Amino acid sequence: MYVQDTIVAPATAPGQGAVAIVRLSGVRALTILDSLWRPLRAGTKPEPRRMVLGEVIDPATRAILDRAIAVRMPGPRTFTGEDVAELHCHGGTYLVRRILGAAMAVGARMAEPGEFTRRAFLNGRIDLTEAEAIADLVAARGEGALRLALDQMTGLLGEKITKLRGQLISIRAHLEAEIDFADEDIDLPGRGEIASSVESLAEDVAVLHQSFVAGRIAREGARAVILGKPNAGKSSVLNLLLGIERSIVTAVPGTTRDVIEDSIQLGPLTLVLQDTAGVRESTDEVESIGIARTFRSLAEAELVLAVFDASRPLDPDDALVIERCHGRSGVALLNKCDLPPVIRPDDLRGAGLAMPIVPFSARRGDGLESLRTEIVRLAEEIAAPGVAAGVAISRERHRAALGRALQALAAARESLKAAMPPEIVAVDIGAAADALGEITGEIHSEDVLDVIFREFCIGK
Ligand SMILES: Nc1nc2c(ncn2[C@@H]2O[C@H](COP(=O)(O)OP(=O)(O)OP(=O)(O)O)[C@@H](O)[C@H]2O)c(=O)[nH]1
Ligand SMILES: [Mg+2]
Repeated sequence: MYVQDTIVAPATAPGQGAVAIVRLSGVRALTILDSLWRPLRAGTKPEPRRMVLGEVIDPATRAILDRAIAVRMPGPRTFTGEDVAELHCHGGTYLVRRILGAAMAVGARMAEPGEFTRRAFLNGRIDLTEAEAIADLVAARGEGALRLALDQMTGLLGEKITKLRGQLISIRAHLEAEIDFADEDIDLPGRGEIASSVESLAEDVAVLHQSFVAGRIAREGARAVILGKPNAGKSSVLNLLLGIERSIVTAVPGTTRDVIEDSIQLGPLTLVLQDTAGVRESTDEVESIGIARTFRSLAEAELVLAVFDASRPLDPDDALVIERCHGRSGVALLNKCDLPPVIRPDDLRGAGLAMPIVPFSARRGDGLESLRTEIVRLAEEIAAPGVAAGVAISRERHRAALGRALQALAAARESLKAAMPPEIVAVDIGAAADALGEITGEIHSEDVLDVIFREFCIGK
């Protein structure tokens, strides 16, 4: 059976390195270690959780494969909750493969992606939010992502969800008591009291639901799309922000045809910049496809960096850009301000642009600091609901489950208002509790686990 297997995998990244760690977990982990490795000082019985130097031996030929440190960690107080053994060997690609082969020859099975963490979850060592946080921690590219993953890994999100779920379960218990003891004279919380608890719980769930944008920005970065008519200087702005010549810049309008993406760090903020094809009415097939892509990026971005050419009069293409900026969060750059000005900020405002405007020169670098400051301010503004929640959700899976919980709570509120029988209300409260349980994994299916752990690498 699945959990009875002993699994093995390298815990370190593939490739050459000073040290590689081969990890075993399962009922036979320690026995398999004993047939693969022996301490240098023969006859000593290595103590648990002590690093002991010894030799790795090929169980088939008894040939020495490496000199390596072994650590024995008997369960259940291990990462996976099972017996775990680690071999810290030399970090050679062939050597590691050879040791893995030797372990498999004596009964271990190669681990699936994320299987160590999956076992940790199945054995109750961590909840699902903590498991996800481990993947996020490894993938973190900046301080924001790191902090978020750490908060989640130390159980901040899991505890919050568990607490909310506990409150829902207790409300349901009261409602069920109302059903069971309808004829008896016992003291139960009144409908008014239950309604106000549901009200305040729904509010807490809503705040957590809104923290998604903040969480996603911390985890994946804020996406900023650079928008403007052809030749406004979008690619120049991208290159200036990145500090490298990433995008092609020419005097020919319509140079950029595809979305060019790269990211920078602004303090703790990871900013994912997207340079796009200039927006204009076009009959050219390739350019039109490029412009369609621009609009797709725009739809997914949190921020818009709208670029205008200050050295030319506003035209219908600029009007198209201004129209697309409507209701969006972002900054307008009045670019090429090193040239004699033809338009000024007031002209943009007069044309209906509501964003803050920064006079800019991608050529000279004027306005760069103001732009950076403005972007950070805007990203903080967007992330504010997450800060209010104290902890942010970062995954679509969490957002969807909280959305289902909110729906169920809305239904419960309606039923309470309409003085429906307690069993009807109890069903909705139960559904909300279940939705929260899916986030931490108290309620889970194998399919959900497969999706979550598929993104892990082998050995984690
Ligand atoms: N004087 C001046 N020229 C600039 C500035 N920014 C860009 N340019 C010039 O404007 C032209 C167009 O620049 P790009 O960055 O390619 O413009 P774009 O908006 O990406 O253009 P498309 O990709 O065609 O949509 C190039 O000749 C740049 O050198 C600036 O701040 N000042
Ligand atoms: Mg361009």
